[in-house]
Amino acid sequence: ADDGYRLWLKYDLVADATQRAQFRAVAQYIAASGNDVVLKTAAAELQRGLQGLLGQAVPVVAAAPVGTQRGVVLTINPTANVFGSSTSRDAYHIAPQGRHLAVTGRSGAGVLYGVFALLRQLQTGQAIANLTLTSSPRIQYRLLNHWDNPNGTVERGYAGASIWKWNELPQRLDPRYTDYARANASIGLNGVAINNVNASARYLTPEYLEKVKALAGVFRPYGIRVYLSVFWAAPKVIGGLKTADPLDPQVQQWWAAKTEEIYRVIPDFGGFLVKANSEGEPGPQDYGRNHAEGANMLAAALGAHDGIVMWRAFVYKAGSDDRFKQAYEEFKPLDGKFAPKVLVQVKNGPIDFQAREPFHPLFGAMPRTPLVLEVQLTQEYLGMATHLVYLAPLFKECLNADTQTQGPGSTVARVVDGSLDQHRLSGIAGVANIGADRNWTGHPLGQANWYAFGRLAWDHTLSSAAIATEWTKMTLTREPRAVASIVDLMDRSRDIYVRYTTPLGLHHIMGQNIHYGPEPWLAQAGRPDWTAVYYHKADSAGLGFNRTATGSNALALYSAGVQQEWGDPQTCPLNYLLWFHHVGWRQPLPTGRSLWHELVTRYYTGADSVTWMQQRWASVQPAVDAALHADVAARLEIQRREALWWRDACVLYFQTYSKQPIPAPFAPPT
Ligand code: GCW
Repeated sequence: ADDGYRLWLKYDLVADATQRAQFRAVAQYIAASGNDVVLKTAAAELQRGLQGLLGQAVPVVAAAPVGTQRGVVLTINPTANVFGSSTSRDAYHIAPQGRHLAVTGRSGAGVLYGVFALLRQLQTGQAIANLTLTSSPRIQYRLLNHWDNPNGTVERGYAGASIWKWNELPQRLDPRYTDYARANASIGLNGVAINNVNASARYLTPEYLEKVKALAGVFRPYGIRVYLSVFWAAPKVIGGLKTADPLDPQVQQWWAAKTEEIYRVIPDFGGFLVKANSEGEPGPQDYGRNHAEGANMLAAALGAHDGIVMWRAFVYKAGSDDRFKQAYEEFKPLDGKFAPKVLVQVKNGPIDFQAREPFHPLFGAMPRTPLVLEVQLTQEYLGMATHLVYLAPLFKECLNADTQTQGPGSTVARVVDGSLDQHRLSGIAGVANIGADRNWTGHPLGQANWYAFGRLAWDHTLSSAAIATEWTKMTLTREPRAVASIVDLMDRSRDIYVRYTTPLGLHHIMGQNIHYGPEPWLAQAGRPDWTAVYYHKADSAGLGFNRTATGSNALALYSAGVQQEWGDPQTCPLNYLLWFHHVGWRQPLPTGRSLWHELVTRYYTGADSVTWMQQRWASVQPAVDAALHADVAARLEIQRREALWWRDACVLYFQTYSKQPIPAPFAPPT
């Protein structure tokens, strides 16, 4: 039975004998010379992959032997003229070279990425003999963010405890750390922030730095650097200072000395990730300073070291009429004030990882600051580890959104990859969905979200279906009809989830404490920093949050073109309608139905679609590992029941305002 541990890195014998023979002919040995540690990893991984896939020994040699044997030659060549226009160190080029197949990288990491691309070809059953492939990442810093705590819990983690075993480090290195690094490198990720942004100061103590060093040592051969989330008040908590004011010379000295200490222990340390003055975390505002003053102080502490600061823009507090606007209000005025090593990290949407959000208005609004896109792989608001929701369509929707800030084509993707404003630095971060569960992600298909994030971080132009196809073939089955069914199921799953939970632009109506299940009736939030009357704003007249000029006017944060389209309920896409408009219950929508009728239709058809998902999944049973199939089928049954829970809770609750019957054909029999 497949326990899911190997993820998509399955190197099982190629079943088709003809294909196997073809592969064998071109891969009789691997040639790799030199001492680059990442190149060595690449050779070892290729050997492991080929031996598994081809079922024969494939030696690693220093140089291609004379004769007629064909092999794969791995080379680092920073100055080769084969990488296209990209200047990335991670670029690779694969091409036939004489009787060999050459994998050339601008660095060891480039070779490693090329090797994984080659293995992917084999795993998905494509020919390699005449393979020619040039690739380089569009985004430079491609990170997972772990919200893992020192006590082994994971904030918003649904796949068990943290994979980091702090009590065993640095002496014992769980073999899982290596498999984790392999998985990340295979999809092109090159950094990990290993601890929660609600950070403990403990990670900065000498005791913990030794542990972090041990992890960095495991990741280094895979081209992955370690980053730390820092607790702003660390100078007070572990440094014995009276203040954490970024303009205080003692505080500055403390961070500079701490940073030096970190680089002595971890010479390739990646840098800092900071959540400050958000949800109760301390920050520079506690001392009357702004985010730029805080971030720049850390950038100064990094000095000449090759590290960066990722400063999060996820900020809001009590007292605002609309949380939607707060990050923009605090950060937009600081554009141009950040030091060159600082990137501002912005969630895809303005509220908080909802099932569907309009793109964050900061994208396009801070042209002088590199912005990191932060997405969430862990499904905090998307059914955790029981609902099947493939997230690439959500990521793509944000990346493809046109901010129009510099005319048409100013997409979020171009803001983030730096091409719109010619930034030197660019970054993307995914909040990990990984835990100590044997299969890493709880839901077996949650693995696809980790995979898709990495692939899009490398190349945001890939389609979500293409990524799902790759992943399915590598992970579940290569039977063509089953692949097509699974990909179709995956690609529709996010829209289905939106329909039975938050259709038409509803948002933040989930259970307040655990963020699971419906709770639209929560009129008074238990948290002062959550808008007191809940976000759907239902009343006898209608439904939805008026964010136009007659309401909170959050719409004004977008460029004129976006405002024009979204500001008119007639032209606003239905998917965003209730994000921006309070719409009358009887108001006709472009679908020909009234708001009420459309709302009910979406909840019912959305919930029905889960039955369709179950049928689809049942149809692929013969092509998929039995244990894995049963696991997903059982989770789909939970999903079906909970879709009904969402549907009934929301429809019946909103009906107390609309005071209209449930229309045919959805009305329950009387
Ligand atoms: O989504 C919210 C979560 C918090 C999280 C916060 C953040 C790490 O509910 O658990 O804290 O966002 O992104 O900072």
